[in-house]
Amino acid sequence: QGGEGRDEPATGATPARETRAPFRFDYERFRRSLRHPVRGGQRGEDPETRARRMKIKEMMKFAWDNYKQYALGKNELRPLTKNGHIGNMFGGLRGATVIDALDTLYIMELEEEFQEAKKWVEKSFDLNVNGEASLFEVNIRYIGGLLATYYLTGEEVFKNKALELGEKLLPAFNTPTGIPRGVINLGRQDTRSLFSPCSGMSWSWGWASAGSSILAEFGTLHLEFLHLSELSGNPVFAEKASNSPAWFLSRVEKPQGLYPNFLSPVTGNWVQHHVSIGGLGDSFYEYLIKSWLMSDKKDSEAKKMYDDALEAIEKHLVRKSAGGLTYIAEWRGGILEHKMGHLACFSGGMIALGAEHAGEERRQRHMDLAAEITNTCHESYARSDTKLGPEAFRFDAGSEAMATRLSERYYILRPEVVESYMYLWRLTHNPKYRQWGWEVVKALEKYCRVEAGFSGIRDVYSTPPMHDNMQQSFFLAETLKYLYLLFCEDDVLSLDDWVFNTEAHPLPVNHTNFKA
Ligand code: DMJ
Repeated sequence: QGGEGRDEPATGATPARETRAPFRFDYERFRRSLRHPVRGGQRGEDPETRARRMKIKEMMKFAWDNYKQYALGKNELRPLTKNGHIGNMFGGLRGATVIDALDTLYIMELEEEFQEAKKWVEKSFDLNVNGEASLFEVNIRYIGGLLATYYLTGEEVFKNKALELGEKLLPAFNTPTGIPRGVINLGRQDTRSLFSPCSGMSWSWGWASAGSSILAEFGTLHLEFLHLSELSGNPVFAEKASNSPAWFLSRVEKPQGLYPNFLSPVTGNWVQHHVSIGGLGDSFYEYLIKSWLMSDKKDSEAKKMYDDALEAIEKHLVRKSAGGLTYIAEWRGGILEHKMGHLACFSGGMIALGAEHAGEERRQRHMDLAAEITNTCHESYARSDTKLGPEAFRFDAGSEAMATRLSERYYILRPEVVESYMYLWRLTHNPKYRQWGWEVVKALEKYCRVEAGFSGIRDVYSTPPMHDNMQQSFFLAETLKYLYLLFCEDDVLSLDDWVFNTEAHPLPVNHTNFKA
């Protein structure tokens, strides 16, 4: 045999040189695998539905045009002072509103505006930044928005930016348990200097007890990271998001089957027994059921974790008020706090989505629960003077679905209630959900629309409202997108083909493997 010195190996041996073709994601094949055209193909709706959808499209154009005019390149628009807001969540990244708006502009067929946003990404979106970013926020808004826009359009720039940014997030997983910390420095690791001493390093939020990581943060990476691996052919993203966070939790002991919101990334132990399906916990549960759906119903571990978690929630947190409203309470070391945050209102949609695929015995019960929670969230809107809902509402001291504290009366253009309307509409076709969505449109127009965009308000129980001077990027990513989809036919971003990440960016269900 004597192969030494030969250029080519003997047949069957490992090649001396790398001869494998570079990985290429087959976009055309992916598009052919979709069961419905992304922007839908069905027609025949009534004129009123169409007119309402067009109204929402006009609101999106108004929100975008004002952002573009006064704040392009900043993260958010300040619509009263007509300038931009940068904030401190994105570690020097800019253009959060551009990235969050891209797929909504595309779906609404706002072609010119989509091109404006794309041009900004091509020419001005700079990833060479150095600053402290929220791993969670960068993932759900930037990575989610870029991935979704790539899948919708096939334009390479969005994929490339998503992959580049994804790599910058990887050092956050370098902890003893593999559970990432909440804050990461986005600077390059090889450029440590006096000016950027922490590049690539991560740490926990100062406010999180005992250096803990937050359930809703480390548990809300899986959908995006799986797609980063799918598109790059590099398994590292999927491994980081699968081996550690949520899946690690399937083996950790849970009080009464509930998941507390704070966990040490060093020891893997719970740090505090606060459980909530709203803030700090919310999208962890959402990503369990959506991981299963996105895997084309193959990820049975995620499904089991979701089923078990929901069972514990039903048993220990779901309660009915004296007035007959169903709500999901919070839990502090065994004591119930009879409060629901606006954020928790996404759960109506999530539970409906899961119910669709639940066993015979649970299906109707979960569908009823989803409808009851969505009804309660609608009540929190209906009982306010502005017909918009407060940040949190309570069921104690004679209060029913209303904020009892001054600090909980604000509304910052959040999407969770209309998100649930959209899912409930798609899954039941009960016209009340479109009616309720239209009430929100009217309230947004009346109380949140100002001369140069849309603004949150400080007190939903007071008219005329005081504005907070902030047009949140998720208003364009989520609130307007869910409202628009509520008045679309079901085949626009069909639930057969897409799962929405927690910022409403659509990611495709993995019907097959698209390696070219
Ligand atoms: C969004 O950024 C996401 O929906 C997140 O999961 C929770 N909060 C906001 C909107 O309220």
